[in-house]
Amino acid sequence: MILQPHLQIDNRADLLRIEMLMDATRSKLKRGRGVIEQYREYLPVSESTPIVSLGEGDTPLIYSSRLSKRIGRGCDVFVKNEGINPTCSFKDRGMTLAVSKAMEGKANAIICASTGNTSASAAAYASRAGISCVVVLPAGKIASGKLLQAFACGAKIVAIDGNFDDALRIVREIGERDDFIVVNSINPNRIAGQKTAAFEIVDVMGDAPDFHLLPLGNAGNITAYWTGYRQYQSRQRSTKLPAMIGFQAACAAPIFHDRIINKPETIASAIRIGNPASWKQARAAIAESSGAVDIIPDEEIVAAQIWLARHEGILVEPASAAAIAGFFKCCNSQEAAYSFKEIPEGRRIVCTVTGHGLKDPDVIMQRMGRVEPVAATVNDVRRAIGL
Ligand code: AN7
Repeated sequence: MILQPHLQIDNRADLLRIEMLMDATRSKLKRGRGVIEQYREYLPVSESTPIVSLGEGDTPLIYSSRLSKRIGRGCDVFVKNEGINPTCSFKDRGMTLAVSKAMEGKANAIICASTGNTSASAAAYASRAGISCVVVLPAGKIASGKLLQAFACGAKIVAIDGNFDDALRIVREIGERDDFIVVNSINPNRIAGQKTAAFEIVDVMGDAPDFHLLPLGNAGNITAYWTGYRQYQSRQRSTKLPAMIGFQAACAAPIFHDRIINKPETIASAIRIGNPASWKQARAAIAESSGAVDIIPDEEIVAAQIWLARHEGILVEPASAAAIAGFFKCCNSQEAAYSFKEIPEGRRIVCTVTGHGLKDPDVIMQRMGRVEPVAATVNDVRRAIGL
């Protein structure tokens, strides 16, 4: 900041004003430098922690007039778009911390099981840190964009004949015995980094929302948000806590049914999980916040994905669309685990969409008809438009 030469600092008010200006400048400088720089005081880092960041976080909180209209009663609905992160999913928030702490501990390799996004994020942060990365994935069940990210960033990819739950079991065991740091959400640094999404929401809205809707897979994210909201409230950064409402795919819904699902199935491959690692924590978050868990059939997930792209221009992956489909269910269905029919006036609702739609192009590509070329003349293009 440049101080004006004529500026006289002769009283406390001036000094305070200058301090505020400098604070604002500092906080602007921190923007784009990642969640650890932004929220350092809330995270387990010290001056000597090497920060491995790709500028994650600070993602858009988008007001949706159309979703707000759906619910009515003067309520406001916001979409927290986590697809706008360096590797295009929310996983980057936790990965920056997990990899920074791994570097602090002088690790030279990380490992994870993944339905796709964790592996893409781990691979990117490992290559940024200059360490190696192994990802263990269910064969044939990873969206093509995510696999491409892990491959491009140089991860060692191991596909198994099994599902995510098998992959996590194997990774846990390797992590215990060998020289790898596990960067799944069983690593507490992942959850600590991810809670910064709740901080951002409160910082932008001025207080916590009344309801927070999100997809549930391994249930790390709901655990992280709940931790973040509670921490901010206890530090007087917010006055209330939202009800946490999580959505699982109908045939991959262990938390909803309260039992392990041995063969989970869903088009939303990111949340094809039958035995979530943070099951207990998710249950606690839902109970403590007076929230709910609900299920969404695949057709509704895909319909919500297309609705959000066509009506708001936000293209998300299927797992993320579960939060939007869940919102519709809360608004419309008699069978919803949480109904918004009697919602008090003026409530604020946030839906987190967790990953970018380009990661998983195949689902939409299958629905796309062939685009037949026409001759390169104005008349042919006019005809094609229907003019
Ligand atoms: C887009 O990448 O579990 O409930 O291995 O990729 O915190 O697990 C991904 C999960 C939601 C569920 N949306 O979050 C993995 C993985 C997207 C995801 C979830 C995932 P959690």
